[in-house]
Amino acid sequence: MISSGDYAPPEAQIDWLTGMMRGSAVQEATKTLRDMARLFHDADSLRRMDENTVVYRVQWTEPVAQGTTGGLFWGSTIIEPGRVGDEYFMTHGHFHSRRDRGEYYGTIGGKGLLVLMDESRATRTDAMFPGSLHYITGGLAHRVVNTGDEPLLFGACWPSDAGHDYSSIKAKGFGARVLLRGGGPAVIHA
Ligand code: M6P
Ligand code: ZN
Repeated sequence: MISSGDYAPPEAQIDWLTGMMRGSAVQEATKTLRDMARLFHDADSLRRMDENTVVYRVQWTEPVAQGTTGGLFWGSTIIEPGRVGDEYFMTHGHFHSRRDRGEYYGTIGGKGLLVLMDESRATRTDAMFPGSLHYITGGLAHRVVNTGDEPLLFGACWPSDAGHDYSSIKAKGFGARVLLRGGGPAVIHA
């Protein structure tokens, strides 16, 4: 029920120019190279890097409990520019635990590739650039790769009962990697 009363600032706010969120309801997680150890293919290059290097940061708000039917979560993600050897910095990537739950990604700044993979491991990519809007169909694993020289920033909206399933990605990765080839990014299928 909506009750009238004094104006109260929202518990979460977003700066639409930078994507950054703030407010008492905002949670935050930072992923470093240490957290992502086996996701990059070049283990030798990884060993030579500082494991405290930040790869990406996520801010999000969960206005209802995880698992609630019909609710929505919002998150902002910033992926730093960089590479491990020839492989561009990226998110872990995940399927939704409930495979019929979709998600929106919208790019705020920077450029990159959205990598999408179905259960048969067929993989394709969509270009991400400021203003690009991506509807991710349920059943597709999704990962974002920063192929630019600046941070890649995107907003995301997903159902509160979607859940994250990282297990198969951790074990087998995606069906393609985004690697530096001939001075620019190339999608290399496994
Ligand atoms: C987006 C959403 C989040 C996700 C985050 C980072 O903000 O999809 O649910 O956690 O990106 O992606 P990942 O968890 O795959 O590293
Ligand atoms: Zn998702």
